[in-house]
Amino acid sequence: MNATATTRFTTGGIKYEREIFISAPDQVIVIRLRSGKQGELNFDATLGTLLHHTLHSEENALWLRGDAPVHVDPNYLYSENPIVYQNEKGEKGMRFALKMRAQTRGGEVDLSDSLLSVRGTDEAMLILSAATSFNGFDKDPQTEGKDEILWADTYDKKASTYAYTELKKRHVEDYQSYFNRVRFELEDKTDHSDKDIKERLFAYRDGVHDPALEALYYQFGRYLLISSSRPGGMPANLQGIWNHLLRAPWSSNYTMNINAEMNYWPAEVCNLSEMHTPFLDHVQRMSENGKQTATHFYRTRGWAVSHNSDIWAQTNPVGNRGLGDPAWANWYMGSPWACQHLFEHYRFTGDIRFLSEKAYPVMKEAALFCLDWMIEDEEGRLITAPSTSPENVYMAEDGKPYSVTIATTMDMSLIWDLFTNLIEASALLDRDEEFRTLLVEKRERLFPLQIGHKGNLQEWYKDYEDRDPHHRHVSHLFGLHPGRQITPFTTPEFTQAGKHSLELRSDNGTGWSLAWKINLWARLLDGDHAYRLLRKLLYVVDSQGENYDGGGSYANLFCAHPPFQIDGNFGGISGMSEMILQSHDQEIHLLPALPTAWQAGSVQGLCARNGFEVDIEWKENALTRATIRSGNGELCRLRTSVPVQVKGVQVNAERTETEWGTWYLTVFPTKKGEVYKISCN
Ligand code: FUC
Repeated sequence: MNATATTRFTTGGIKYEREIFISAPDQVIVIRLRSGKQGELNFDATLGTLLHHTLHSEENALWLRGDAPVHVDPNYLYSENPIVYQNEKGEKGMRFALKMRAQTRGGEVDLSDSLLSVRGTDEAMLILSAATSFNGFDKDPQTEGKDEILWADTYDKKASTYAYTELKKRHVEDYQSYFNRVRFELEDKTDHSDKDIKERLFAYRDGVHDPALEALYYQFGRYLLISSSRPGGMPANLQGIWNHLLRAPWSSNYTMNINAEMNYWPAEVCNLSEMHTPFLDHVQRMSENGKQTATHFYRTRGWAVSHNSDIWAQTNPVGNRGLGDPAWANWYMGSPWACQHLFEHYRFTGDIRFLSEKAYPVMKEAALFCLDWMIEDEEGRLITAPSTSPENVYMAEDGKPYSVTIATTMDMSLIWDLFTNLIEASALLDRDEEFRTLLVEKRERLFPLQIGHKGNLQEWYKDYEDRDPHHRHVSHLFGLHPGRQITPFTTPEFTQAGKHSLELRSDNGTGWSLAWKINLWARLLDGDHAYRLLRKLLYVVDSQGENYDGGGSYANLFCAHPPFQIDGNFGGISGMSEMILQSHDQEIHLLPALPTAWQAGSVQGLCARNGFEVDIEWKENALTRATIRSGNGELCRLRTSVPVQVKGVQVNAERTETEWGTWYLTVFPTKKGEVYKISCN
């Protein structure tokens, strides 16, 4: 994979080729066009956008410049005037500039104010550079903005010092430095090379076995994250960076009750830790704005973020100007969820400085919000009130539907997660002992998990029925995934209850909902069930409309909620990783949920918590070999379904019979930088 798109065609007996890439190191789009015959490359190029803009030429380049709207109403709102370029106060939105320049081998380049024309050559390179006046979440992009023209020009001038081959080399080297860290191969005895992806997807939908397509989907997801989430930039939004609409679905926002977090589930395990950092930085920004939200809306210490955030790090409650349904509008538990990402980044990398300087203070402030927000119920247990379970509705004693209650399972699990992470963090940093003791005491008093009359993990404070038993959100299962409060080895009863809940929710769902369920079934160590949902996620849908029951994929492999949301792509490959490798429970679990359909295969370069990098090989559905590279010299606790040996190391092994099958735990110390070869008897 080199993140380059090439198109070849023949017309009038002449062969043409177009090659395009977008370079992160040089911040330009590069297009090379070639004709098989000298003098036969002739074309006109222009620039366009749906936004208000003007075109003009200057020196040797065509420029597009404009202002983004200052306000756009969400697509789900009816509005007379949804797109506002200048408000009553005369304020305008962000400025942008795009420059296009051609370099040719001979021939002529002509420029008018709207067209760049190339005539009579056989090779041309177009360089496009762009910039906006965005200058950070706390600056007005009009009055305090960056000089977008200068930036676009600077990128272009720098790129112009390189020939096409050099630009491409710099792009490919940069891209592959991330992409090539992981290999993911599933044995596939069929040769699919005569079919394109679309044909394969339709065949897959008809039930054809195509593990190579699944492996491709995995790597495609990694490509999407590398391409949409670069250090120093904004996190991938609801459409990643691939939105073509002025009123994008849900405003291309960061929806904090699942979607924004799901985008980052695969980042660490897929060996793309750097790509996690834009989100971690965003958490930092939200923690700044979120202090105002906590103070003024909730009268608490700490910081809070509600249902939605955006490029301005919005944290305040949303709600369609007072008309929003509390089922989604009255959720304010984004800060504990966002903070999970800070601690997970530490757990994978072991970066203690990050934990100390960046993560801990933000996590602590989120905990202060939770501590102040909770009250006691009649039995002295700590509860949240009011409380919702994102977007779900229950049927109360009076037979009517409600969404607001107290102490939903998700609220309590999010708080459990944050407190547990903070307790660990403060011990690791040897800091804040008193506060740690307080958190331990408060965690004990949290309203506990409950098992309902159907054997399900209860979603609500009381054992209510859901209005829609198949609701797409599975918020009450947060403790099973992405949390670690519920695991088969530590809390088997709640794990069983979680499984019942998942069965009751059914195997249907929107794109991201299917993706979440893949992760959950993997955590339940049921590879075949996870795989069944993966097949659904790859089920190619034709519809462009909204659909709350059946998501899948489009023919270009983008996830279909529908409409397009990228969260399902990222959640999907997180789930595939969870099927192959888990490490949330202080163990490196190899092949915890390997489906029968993946008979043989191998992965290389996946990351496990505590700084480990893992290669795994399997045949006939069983582990054959593995390699563990220890980045931080931590103790290795290896969970496998077969007994293993570690070359040259004395190990401590233990066999456990569980209701989830027979598992072996092999424990051995490691040294920083050492590689350990694992073999099976
Ligand atoms: C939540 C979900 C919707 C959609 C939106 C972006 O509100 O319930 O299904 O994904 O976010």
